[in-house]
Amino acid sequence: MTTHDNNPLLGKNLRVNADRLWDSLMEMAKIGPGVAGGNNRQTLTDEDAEGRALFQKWCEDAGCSMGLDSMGNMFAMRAGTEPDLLPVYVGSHLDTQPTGGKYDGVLGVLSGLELVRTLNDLDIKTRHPIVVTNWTNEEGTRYAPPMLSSGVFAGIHSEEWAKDRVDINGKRFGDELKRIGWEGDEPVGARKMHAMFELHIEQGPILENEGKDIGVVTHGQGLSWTQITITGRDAHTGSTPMPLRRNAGLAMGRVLEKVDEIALSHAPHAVGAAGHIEVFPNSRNVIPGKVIFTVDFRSPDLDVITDMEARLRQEAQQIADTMGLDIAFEKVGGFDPVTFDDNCVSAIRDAAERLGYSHLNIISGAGHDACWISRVAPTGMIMCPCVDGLSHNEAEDITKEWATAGTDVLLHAVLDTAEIVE
Ligand code: HGY
Ligand code: MN
Ligand code: MN
Repeated sequence: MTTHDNNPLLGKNLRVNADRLWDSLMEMAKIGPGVAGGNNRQTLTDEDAEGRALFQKWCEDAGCSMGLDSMGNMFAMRAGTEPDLLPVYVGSHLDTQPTGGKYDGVLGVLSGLELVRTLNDLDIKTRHPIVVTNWTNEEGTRYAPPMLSSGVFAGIHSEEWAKDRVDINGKRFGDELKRIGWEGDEPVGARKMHAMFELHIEQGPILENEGKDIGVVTHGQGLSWTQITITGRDAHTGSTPMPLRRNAGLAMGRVLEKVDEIALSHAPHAVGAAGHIEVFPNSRNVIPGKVIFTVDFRSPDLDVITDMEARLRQEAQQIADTMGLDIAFEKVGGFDPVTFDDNCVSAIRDAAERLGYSHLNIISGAGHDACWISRVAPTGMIMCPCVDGLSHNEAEDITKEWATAGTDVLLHAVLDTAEIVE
C-alpha cells in the first residue's frame, strides 16, 4: 500500500484537470437553464432527468458501473483492487432551486467525476472502491423536507412517507420519480460506506472574506422548518371597516417580525426567515383570508433551535388569539446540528496542507446530504468560497481556481482513505 509520503507521483503534484472539471460544470449548466444565467433544474422534472442521463453517460464513459436505488439516488462505482472492501463515497446533488446557481450541489457531484477521471488518466488504483453519488431532492424546494433521499438512505424518513410527499400542484414524489424513469430497484440504505466526502460551495461569505481557499467543515448547523397556516376571512379591501377585518396577511407580517427578533436574540450564530409564503386568494382587492408560510430557523446549538421553535409558537399563537384568527403549526423539516468525523476532517486538513492551499475550520450554514450521511458513515465536508457568499440565486458564482482547489483536496482526502496501491 502506497501513501502520499513515499510516492512522489502522489504528492503535492497530484492535481485534477481544472479545464475538464470546469467544462463539465458548464456543460451540465446548459440543462435546465434559469432566466438570469443560473439554473432551474428542480428535482424529478424532465430537466432533472436530462441532467441525470448526462451524468450517467459521463460516468460510464469513465468506466464506472451505475447503481440506482428506489429513491433515485445514483451511485457510479469505480472498482477497487479489493472489491469486498467498503467503498469511499463522494458526491452531492444535481437538483437546483427554481432560481438556483450552477454550482450548489453540482460541484460536489462533478468533482467526484473529475476525481475518477484523474485516477483513470494516471492509472492509479485504490484498495477500496470509489463511488460518486447524486442524491435525489437535496434542495427540498419542490418536495419538503430538504435532503429527503439521503434522509431515507440514513433511516431518518421511511421510503413510503417520502414518496407520499406532494408538490404545490399535488403531484406525488413517488409518481414523479416513476414518470421520469429514475426509480431503481436497489433498496435504499442497503449500501454500507467506508467513508463519505462532500465538496460544496460555502454559500456564505466567510472563506472569501478571510481569503481562504478551503473550508474544513467541522460541524453543520441544525435546521428547523415550521409551516404555519393562519386563517381569517376573505373580505373587500375597500368596503370592509378596519375593526371588522380578520386579516391573515397582517398576522403573518407580525409573526415574521417576531421571527427576526427571536433569531437576533441568539446572535451571532442563529438565523431565521420565511422563504415560502402563500397568500390566498392573492387578489389585489381581497383581504387575505388565509396564509401558509414556512419559518426556517438554524443554529449550531440544538438548545437554541428548541428555544426558537417554542418562542415562535407562543408568539404566533398570541398574535392569532389577539386578532381572533385560527392558527395551525406543522413541523415540515429539521435536523440536529452535526459534528463531522475527526478522521475525515483530518484527511481534508492534511490534504489542504500538502497541496499548499490556505484553509479555515468552518461550520456549514446550509444543510447538506452529508449531514444525514454522517449518521451512518464517517463523513467529511470540504468547502470552497463563492462570490459575495451568494447562493440560492442565479448570480451564484465561483472561480475555476476555487473549484479546482476544492477538487484537488477531495482527491487527496479520498486517496488517503481509499488507499492507493502500486
Ligand atoms: O436548505 C438548505 O440548507 C440546503 O441548501 N438545501
Ligand atoms: Mn446544496
Ligand atoms: Mn441549495
